Amino acid sequence: MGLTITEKIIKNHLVSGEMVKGSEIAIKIDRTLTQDSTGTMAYLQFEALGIDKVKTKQSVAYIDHNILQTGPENADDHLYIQTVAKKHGIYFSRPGNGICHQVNLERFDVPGDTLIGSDSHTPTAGAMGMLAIGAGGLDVAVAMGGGEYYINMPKVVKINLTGTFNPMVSGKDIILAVLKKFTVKGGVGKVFEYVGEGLKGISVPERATIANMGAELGATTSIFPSDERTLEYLKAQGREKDFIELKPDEDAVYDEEMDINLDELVPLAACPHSPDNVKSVKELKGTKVNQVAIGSCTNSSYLDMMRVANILEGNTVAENVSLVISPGSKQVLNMLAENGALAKMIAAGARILESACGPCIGMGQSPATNAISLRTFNRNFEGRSGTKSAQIYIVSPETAAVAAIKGYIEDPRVYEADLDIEMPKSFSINDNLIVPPAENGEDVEIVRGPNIKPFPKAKPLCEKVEGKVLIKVVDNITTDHIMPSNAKLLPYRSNIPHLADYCLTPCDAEFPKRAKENNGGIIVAGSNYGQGSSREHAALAPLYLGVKAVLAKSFARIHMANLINNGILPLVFENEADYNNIAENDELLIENAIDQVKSGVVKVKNITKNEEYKMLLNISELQKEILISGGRLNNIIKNRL
Ligand code: MIC
Ligand code: SF4
Repeated sequence: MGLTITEKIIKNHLVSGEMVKGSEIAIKIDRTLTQDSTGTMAYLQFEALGIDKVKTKQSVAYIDHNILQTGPENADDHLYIQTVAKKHGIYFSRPGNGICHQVNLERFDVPGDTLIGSDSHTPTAGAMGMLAIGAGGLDVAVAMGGGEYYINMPKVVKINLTGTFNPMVSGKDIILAVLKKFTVKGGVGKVFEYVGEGLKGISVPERATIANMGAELGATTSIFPSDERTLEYLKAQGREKDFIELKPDEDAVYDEEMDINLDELVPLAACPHSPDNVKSVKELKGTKVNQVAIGSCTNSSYLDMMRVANILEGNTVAENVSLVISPGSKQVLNMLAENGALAKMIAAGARILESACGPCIGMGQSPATNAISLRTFNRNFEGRSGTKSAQIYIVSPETAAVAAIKGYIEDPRVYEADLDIEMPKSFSINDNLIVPPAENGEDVEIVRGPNIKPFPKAKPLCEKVEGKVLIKVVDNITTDHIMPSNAKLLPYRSNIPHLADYCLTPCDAEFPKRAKENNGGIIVAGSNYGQGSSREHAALAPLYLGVKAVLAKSFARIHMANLINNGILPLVFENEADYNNIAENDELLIENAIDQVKSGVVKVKNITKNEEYKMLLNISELQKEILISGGRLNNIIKNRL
């Protein structure tokens, strides 16, 4: 039986386990990336492992999220990351060099290799034919130390592309079509593999938009073949030597399939407040817009920016619109400056931002109260922009740029602009903002600012786990709910005691107080709990507040791994109807917890209601051991002794 691209890479990297769908496998990780908002914690954890030098082929630390320096905290953390990277063999991408996923694509991604990153959009590298997976900081720390990475052997979904794009239709519209069909939880346990004739017309940066937003499906990752377009891109980046051809076998077997005919694809938009709430742009025509934001790791490539510049050329941004543009990398921004495209944007009235995440993570540019904001980003969760009442629509750069000029949503296909942009034969290459690690790390002193506080560590599992239901939440709770992130909170990513006071506050402002008053307790949740980012802080803050277990209908992949790594029990209702019977403040009790965890079935007594719920713990033997030891770090240390 033939293999898919996914299976070929896994086969080449398999350390343990069998390639049986759904069962746990361990894979060797070639490369890692971190960014600054998760990186500080990841490097503190790496230091706790006591390893001198990273054991990967290459690890890169980026500064791209925490770039507003409204106090010393962010700059202090940057300095910590810079020095810890230099000491331990990690390349350091300085602030100003760009968004991690865009820069990694340009300068570091290699077809056929594996990558994990402490950011949920690490799968962007799937555009290069890599198996690239988002993970919690501790998993990345362990991979840097040479440890394997554990996933469940994924199912593989074939997305078959035929035809060619019509003008003003692009990669974003493909992934929005996939999201419309599969929804934000439809990708769990799956890899989305893009194949077909249609790929010939889709360049690597356009593929990156699609692979990037596969994260919103809850997927393990997304991947493209490494083909003539990959070679073209690598050549233009001066990295031809990194090319290998990679495609599925003719007789590869897929678990599910979806066909997309690009000839028929139309501009799409994800409406508030979920990336799968997809409608055609035509249906939204006439909606007045207050802000347009173009950039993020999803749509900030040279090609995206050139299209935007050409649409804006000779026009003025509508009076009712604030247009902000953040090119994805120094390379992109430099090229726009050199060829005059930047001048077109500035002349039209765009506000040019630093090459970084910026408004995508609420680092500035929060829209006005009740504003409508069109963004080329990937997530439109309520409140993520920093303005709870804002309505965020996720669209392509073409749709965004046309709306910026018109002042309202318009089908971009009615607009004429020269979009016939050639991929450059060679990009402007200058890696002067990438600092290589020291030859001899021993001499490097690590600088630690006063904002870096010790991170909470879980305790070994007790026989009796008991506590009150501290909060009961609905389906699709995001990590933005669990551990909100914005310009005010992001500077405290290395200070869990401070962050904990905001844990789950978008759902209930009293949660942290209640958790503290009760010495911790238990969270009850609906399905897809913890969707969205990879931030481990969504497990660390509850751990700090004494949360011992989360009872949910289902979990998002990365968040579940983060809970296990931090010794919090992620229990799944066998009978979803039991969710309805539990109320806030009910007293819950798990007896013989260690044996029950080992068995994979955990009975939870509701003392208040005199009921019992059967909860499932469908996890590997290693994960059970991790829970019993009180988290992954404790488990590693225990096994070394
Ligand atoms: C995001 O897009 O939500 C982030 C900010 O990039 C996160 C990482 C973080 O919370 O630091 C992610 O996607 O993992
Ligand atoms: Fe940065 Fe936004 Fe991409 Fe997250 S989704 S890495 S915040 S640009």
